[in-house]
Amino acid sequence: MTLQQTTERAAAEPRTPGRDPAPLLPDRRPARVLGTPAADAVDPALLRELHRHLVVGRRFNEQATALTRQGRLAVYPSSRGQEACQVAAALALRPRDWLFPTYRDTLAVVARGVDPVETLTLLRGDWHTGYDPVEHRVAPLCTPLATHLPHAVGLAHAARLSGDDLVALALTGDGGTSEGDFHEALTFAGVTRAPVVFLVQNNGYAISVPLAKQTAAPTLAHKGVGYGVPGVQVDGNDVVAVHGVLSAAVERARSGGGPTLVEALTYRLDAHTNADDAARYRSEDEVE
Ligand SMILES: Cc1ncc(C[n+]2csc(CCOP(=O)(O)OP(=O)(O)O)c2C)c(N)n1
Ligand SMILES: [Mg+2]
Repeated sequence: MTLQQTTERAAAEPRTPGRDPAPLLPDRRPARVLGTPAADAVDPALLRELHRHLVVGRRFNEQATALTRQGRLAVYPSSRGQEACQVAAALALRPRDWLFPTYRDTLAVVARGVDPVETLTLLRGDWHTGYDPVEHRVAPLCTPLATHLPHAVGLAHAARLSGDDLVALALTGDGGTSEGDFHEALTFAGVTRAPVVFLVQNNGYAISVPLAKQTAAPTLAHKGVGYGVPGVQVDGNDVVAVHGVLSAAVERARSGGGPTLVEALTYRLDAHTNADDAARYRSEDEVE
């Protein structure tokens, strides 16, 4: 067979499922609730709950950063500015669901109900993760980028095979989406339609690398289409919108609708960690 014949045959017999990509693409604008008419319909009890966790979260970030200055904590990757994503992620889950956090997601773990002291054990330099992952259904805070994403997919897939309706919510950063493990996790999740939700907190930076040097993708939510996974963009500083988008994605996964990739647009107000000097790669004007 000539090369031309091979090409013609391949074109005549597409090997891909040929799914319509349009429903998988994110909307042109990130989802928002606060400041829109939709905000009037939000349950006041939910608003109070979200606000309570936001206030505790901001305080937690300040206190943990202070502990590093006192030499009582080895390292702290502050999530100041990203509290809405963290709180919404924890509150979108039911008790039986699983959370897969990164090193920056201590607030999500605290909002899930883990003792704050236990949450900081690993960052204090201890050799174990501090809390019991099985008791809390929270995987260890994961420092290697994206290695926890295939774990989340595997757990979710296994649960579904055994008739359990739990959902896994896996958190990652913008930089994490460049990792091979992100690719493998999304591939496996898409093919198996595992009940897993990926939340990418796009805070603009992977340490000193800005998003523009990280990817040429139109948005990180667009990455989902290549895996057959719908992508959704949300204002990551709008706690009600993030909570709404994640809750819908979690319940869709629970009812057999498959995985979702959510990109939350947010900003890391503090340095990468207490060991980083962010002034070396971004201006005060930008932070302001
Ligand atoms: C596999 C791997 N490679 C490199 C690192 C070093 N590293 C730690 S954090 C980080 C940047 C991650 O950026 P992002 O995913 O955007 O998360 P953020 O820190 O902004 O929350 C890098 C490269 C690592 N932890 N793991
Ligand atoms: Mg980042």
